[in-house]
This record gives sequence, C-alpha cells and structure tokens, in this order.
Amino acid sequence: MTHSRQPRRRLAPLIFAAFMCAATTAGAQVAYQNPVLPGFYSDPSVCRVGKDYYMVHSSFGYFPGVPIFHSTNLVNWEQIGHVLTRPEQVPLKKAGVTLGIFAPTLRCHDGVYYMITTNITDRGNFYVAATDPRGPWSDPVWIDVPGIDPSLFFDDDGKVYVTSTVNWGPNIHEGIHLAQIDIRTGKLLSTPKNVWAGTGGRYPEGPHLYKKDGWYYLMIAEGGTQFGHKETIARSRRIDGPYMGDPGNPIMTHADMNAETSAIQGLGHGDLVQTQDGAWFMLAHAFRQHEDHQILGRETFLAPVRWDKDAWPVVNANGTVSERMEAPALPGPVVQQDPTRNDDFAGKRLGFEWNYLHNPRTDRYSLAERPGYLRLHGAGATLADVDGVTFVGRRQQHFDFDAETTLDFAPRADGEEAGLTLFKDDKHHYVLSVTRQGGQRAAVLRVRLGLIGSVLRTVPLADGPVALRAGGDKERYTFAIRQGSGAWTTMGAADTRYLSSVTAGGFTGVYVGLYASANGKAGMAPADFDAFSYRPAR
Ligand code: 6LW
Repeated sequence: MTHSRQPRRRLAPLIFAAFMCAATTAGAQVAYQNPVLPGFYSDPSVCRVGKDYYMVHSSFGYFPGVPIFHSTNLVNWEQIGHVLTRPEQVPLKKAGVTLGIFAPTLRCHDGVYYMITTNITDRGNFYVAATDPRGPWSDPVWIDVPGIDPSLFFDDDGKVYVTSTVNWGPNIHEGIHLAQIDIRTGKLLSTPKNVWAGTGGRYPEGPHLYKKDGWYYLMIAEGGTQFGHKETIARSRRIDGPYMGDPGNPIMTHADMNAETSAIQGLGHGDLVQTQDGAWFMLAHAFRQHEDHQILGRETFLAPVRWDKDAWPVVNANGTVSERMEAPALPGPVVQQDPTRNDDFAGKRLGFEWNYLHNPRTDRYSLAERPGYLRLHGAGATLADVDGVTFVGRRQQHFDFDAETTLDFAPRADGEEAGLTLFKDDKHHYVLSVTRQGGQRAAVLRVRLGLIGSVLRTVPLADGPVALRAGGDKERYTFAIRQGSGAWTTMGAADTRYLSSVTAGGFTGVYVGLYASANGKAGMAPADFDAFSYRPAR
C-alpha cells in the first residue's frame, strides 16, 4: 500500500473555532496563530518558488521519510507528500524511533528541488532531487561530508556548497564545516573546512547559509535542542570566512524564559525565507511545555524578521515568539483551518498524515482485502520491538484531543492483540487493545514505561466490533471502549508526562497509532479497523 498524492479524507464541519486561524488586521499588522504546524514537525526547512512555499521536517524512524508541505501564506501548510517514499531511499532497519532521518534542508534552484539530510543509522549524508516537490524524488546521492544537519547553498557564481555539523562527544564545540560540491555527482570539490563554532553554546548545529547585500550569513542553532536552544548568526564577505558573529547574538531564544513568561521552550533550529514581496520570515521549532514536560514534540513556529541598520536580522522585534503573533504582512491571506480528520478507510491509499514505523512490510497493511476497512496483519513483533511491528499512526498534534476507531477483530489464539496506542517509542507507550486471554476475548488497557509494564484494566468482551477511544488533555490520557450502541466504559487514565521527551528521551513526539501483534507468533487473525477519527477537543 502506498500513500496517496491527495489525502483521502473528509473535512468535518468547521466547529473547532479555538484552533482556527483567522486573518485579522490590527493596524497594519496581520495576526496569526503559532505554532503554524502543531505536533512533532521539527527541524523545519523552507524554500520559495514564486508564490509557493515548501517546507520539510525530520522524520527519524518513521516511514515514509521527510514530510513535505506547501503554503502560499507561511501560516496554512498542507502536506503534499513525503520526500523519501521508497525503502531504498531511506533504509530504517537499524533505526530506533528517534534515529534514522535527522534534520533536512530544502532548497529550490533553477527549477529543481533538493532535499539534503542525514540517515544517522545508514550511510550518513545524502541528497535527493526532484522537478516536482510532490515527487518522484531521485535516489540518494551520498556525500562525504562530516557530521549531521547538512545544508545546501547555491552561490550566484554557479558554485554550490554544503555545510554540515560536527558537534558530539569530545567535539561538542567543533561546529560548522563548509565544502564545495559538484551538485550533479555529489563529489566534493574542496576539503570540508571548519568555518564557525558559534558563540560558545553547546551543540552548534543546523547551519544554513544565505547571501544578502554582499554578505554571506551563516545562521545556526546552539545550546542543544532542549531548554537552552537558541539561534545565532555570523557573516563574512567571503564564503569560507572568517565569520564574525552578530554582537546581538542570540538572535532568537527562549532560554531565559520560564513557564510563567512563555510555555514555548526550546526555540531554535530555524531557516529564513524571503517572500515575493521582499519581507523576511523565520521558521523554527520549539516545544510547548506543561510542567516541564513536552509531549507534542518540537513544533513549527513562524516569526517575522527585519534587518537592522547594521544589516543583522531581528526576529519578531526581540528574538522571541508567542502563540498569538502579529506580522507586518504575510505573503498571502490566511484561511480558516480545521485540523479534524475523519478517515473511513474507503480510499485506495492512506492519507499523508499516516506513518509506518521503520520500513513496513507492505503486505501486512491493506485497504483492499476488506473494502472500507484498514486491515492489519500482525506478526511476531510487538510495540516493544525496535523493528517489524505492524503499526500505522499519526501525530498527536493537540494537547486536548479525541481519537476513535472501531475494531473488528476476533483473535484466534491467546496473545493475539490489536488496538489503539499512544506511542512515544518502543519503551514508552500506552495501549488499549482487544486480545484473548484464557480463551476469553477482552479489552485491556496497559502501560509500558521503560522496565515498568502494567495492566490497568481488563474487561471481558462479547462478540462483535469494539469502539476504542483515547483522549487527552495536558495532564492525562483517558481510554474508553464501547460495544454496539451501549454506553462507553471507561478503561482508565495515564499521565501524559511519561510519554514526554523529558521522561522518555528522544526527538519525536507522541503518535496515535493502530497496531496488531501476534506476540511472538508468526501470524494471527486479521485486525480490521472500520474508521478512525482524530479531533482537537477544544
Ligand atoms: C538535529 C540536530 C539536533 O539533526 O537534533 O539536537 C537533531 N540537535 O540539529 C534531530 O532533530
């Protein structure tokens, strides 16, 4: 099963006003809502062609890799596909959830789109190219530059450069390397040169080069992608340096803000884009914390940028962002959006919001075997395995949400299970499953938190489909089941905080997933999911 070019989904009525962005003007300012892309969409990189903006994000161990979005106003982003759609482009066999594909850069040059990134658990740095951002994208061109976070820069003399980052272990402060490459072959035309180590913050990374008014600007992230994250910039008249830092660095950070001043933390890893009208914007990631925890992952925020009299960029006047934003202008009118998704699984393909874990065995997923249902064939692997589980999921994008599915599943043997999971990684997840125990079909709510595994509730089930529901707010997730037209039975609740990166580690956010597992056996009865809905609850 592949992903559709057009998401097959119905938009529910526009009833979630709290999540709508409305274009309102206050004086000459245009208002919009941050994050412009909620949920785990980290390491944003953006390019513009005419009036069209495209943006990509890291995808780690999820497949397909590197989601790509389109916008005409920088606020409303619609996913148009993925860049890495073929397993040959993105081998993820050795990747845990949080390894695999790290920060990508997207650049558009002379009618060609380039996406460059690192497969941290394969051969390292590579780029792919396409003439249509909807694909198909080429096979990888591997490049021999050190480290992670590669970026491309097309100079106006026709030369092409790649910057990358070395910043781990004893080399934590080494910083940004620059090399000239032959963009047709990926061969290096110069030896990578260490051009800037940043301002002294740990983990200088995420470099991007820009040229403006005769200056080469090298913008990077520093401070690590947690609470100390920041964006800094340096410039030089020569591309290979020396680079001199902006005396006003960092140009953007929330490192000195606490929960009372902003829930938005970890702001950094930005990319700049100039609009067709000449205005500048930064897209960057940050997370929204609740009591020191973040469950939605690093989300994409937008901020206006102006250049000061000394030709340094100023982000949103004071280097911070907020949820309610104002910008002097946006490149296009903002429209109302409803993030609710209803999927009746009647299409031929899943919408772009769905991801597999690692490289999926496609014969284990079918929309055709039982029309109107998503059929999952479970195998031996479980959600606690690093590879091979039958799983398909979408990002939790809102603190307050409800997700629901109806499962038609008659396990043939004890241990076969299928259901709904709130999934951070193989060691941290909550599961509402239908299974069989001692010959009896049952619904089970269980939690897995590192070495702790616990069943919270078991409820015997009659024959027939079962509706499974998971909902959340900032504090806790709640789970319920329903058979037939009866009342919902509450299965229990679990704290959100244990699925946060602060507790569980890792770069990804929480997924709402559908899965099936035979728990060590090769095969099991098919698990047929009748429909799935995800809606913000406020
Ligand atoms: C990204 C790098 C980083 O490549 O996290 O903490 C990586 N630093 O910039 C994954 O987002």
